Amino acid sequence: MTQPKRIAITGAAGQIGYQLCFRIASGDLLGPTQPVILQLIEIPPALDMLRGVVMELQDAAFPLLQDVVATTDLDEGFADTDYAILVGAKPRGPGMERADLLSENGKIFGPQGKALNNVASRDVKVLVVGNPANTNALIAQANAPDLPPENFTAMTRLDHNRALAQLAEKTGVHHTMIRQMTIWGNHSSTQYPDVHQTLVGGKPTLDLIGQGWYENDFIPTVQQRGAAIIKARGASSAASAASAAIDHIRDWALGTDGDDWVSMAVPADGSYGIEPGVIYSFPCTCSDGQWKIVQGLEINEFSRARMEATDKELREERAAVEALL
Ligand code: NAX
Repeated sequence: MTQPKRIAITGAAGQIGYQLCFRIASGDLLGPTQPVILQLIEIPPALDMLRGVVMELQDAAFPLLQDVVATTDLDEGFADTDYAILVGAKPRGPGMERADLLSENGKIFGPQGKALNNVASRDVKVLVVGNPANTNALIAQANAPDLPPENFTAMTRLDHNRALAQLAEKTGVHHTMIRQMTIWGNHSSTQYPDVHQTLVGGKPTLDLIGQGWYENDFIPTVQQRGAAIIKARGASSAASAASAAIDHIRDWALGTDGDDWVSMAVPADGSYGIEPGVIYSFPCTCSDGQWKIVQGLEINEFSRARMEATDKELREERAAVEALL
């Protein structure tokens, strides 16, 4: 039998975690022939709820699910794990400043990085979903000096998918016919959804949507889609966020499609003038379990200003958590 892959999820009893568990156990992450073991991590107040999730996983009788671990202990939860999806994070409380939020989350992602460093598979692929995702990923990476730094990533795939959805709706072309979309920078309202290389049904996007709609409707709608969902649903995006996390890891593990690319927040390496030191979303292709930043794209002045603004925000976030790095 194929060796099972171990997938750790933090915040597994939360709304995104709950979705992830069932999608992964049913084979959506690594395909219909790959057995999986779920290693679910929560904090003590949510442990009863997590037990309920485990009971439901048992009752779903998924053929691929070999075992489920439910724990509050990081060393147990991350033991030998091949993938770690870090979802649990501290939400912003009333009156909490961004700097307080960053340092509170630092206290979560520092120890998680250390535990991954000590007990996870040496090839563990880490995806941080919990916000502020890019900087939380940076903190986890800094605390895991023995693991490859490139194995720490953060999620901008939901923003990428949201951008595809907006373009599909505007142009009347199905989203599977849209290629080469890019989200640059931070998973925050400074992110820059760039369509300059994007093809809709093989045609340049700006010719179809026009500069006015791009600037005044599309960019703000993608940037603020999370808030619009909270307003409509009374709760933040959950199923779409879990789905994007699955897209991110599946493509990283199994490869991206042909000449298309995806958006992944990965350690900056100087590409496109974004200096090392932050986890920044780039257009990436993946093969053989490795991501690569797409090189050589032309960047105009409009794009450059927006790429720099989101980089500036990431460097301010970094400065606020410097002590934890
Ligand atoms: P929930 O509040 O439903 O669930 C979070 C869960 O994490 C809770 O069960 C909590 O007990 C657990 N938790 C908290 N601290 C923990 C720790 N130290 N170790 C383990 N578990 C811990 O939130 P949910 O809607 O699932 O969202 C989770 C995170 O995803 C939030 O930070 C949210 O902002 C972020 N998001 C990120 C997105 C992205 O695109 N990167 C989009 C969706 C989402 O908003």
